[in-house]
Amino acid sequence: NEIFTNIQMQLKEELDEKRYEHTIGVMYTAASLAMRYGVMMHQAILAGLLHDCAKAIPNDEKLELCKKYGIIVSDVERENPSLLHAKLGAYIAREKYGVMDDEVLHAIYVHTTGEPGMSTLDKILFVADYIEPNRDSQPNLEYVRKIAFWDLNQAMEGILYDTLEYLKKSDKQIDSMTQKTYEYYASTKE
Ligand code: DGI
Ligand code: FE
Ligand code: FE
Ligand code: FE
Repeated sequence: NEIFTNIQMQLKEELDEKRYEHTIGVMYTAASLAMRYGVMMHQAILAGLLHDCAKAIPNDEKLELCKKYGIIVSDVERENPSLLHAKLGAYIAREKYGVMDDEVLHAIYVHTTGEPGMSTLDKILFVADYIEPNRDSQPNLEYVRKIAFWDLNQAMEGILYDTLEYLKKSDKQIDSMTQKTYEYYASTKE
């Protein structure tokens, strides 16, 4: 599809090589999960491709752009502006890359902290971001990779557990949304 090819070419300009490789890895992994869970392939591919499109923007510029675009910034986000690449990414995906699919934009919007009650597409992107082939060294990665194709909610719980452990260990501020999302997926047994 030539739309996807054009986006890939633009992203190659914008992202450093490692981030670009990660992006392609997330795209294919999201596509595989879409096959498993009956989500539209083109939504998973678009979300995977564009999820980190705001990642290369310097943090001070991220804050300026949020102000300019009317994105409300919480205290935790102000002190940890890299969190904002998700919300800003959704905005840029729409304004710069012309994505009009609100389900895709929402998946990008929540891909870093998650949120309670995510859609299947949201969860596919969140999980693909963590398990794509270029990732390594996260604890429980092999477990999450295996369980992702069996039970998406259990994969969410595993990822969020590891993320919270990592944040506590490295003395990083926890966004209340990350905590709420963990609690939601640790208790949901659908
Ligand atoms: O952009 P990626 O690195 O591909 O992945 P991502 O958007 O899921 O971001 C992962 C990073 O975000 C990881 O280093 C942990 C961090 N993060 C997730 N939740 C929180 C958080 N950082 C802080 N300070 N607080 C959070 O609640
Ligand atoms: Fe990201
Ligand atoms: Fe993520
Ligand atoms: Fe990512």
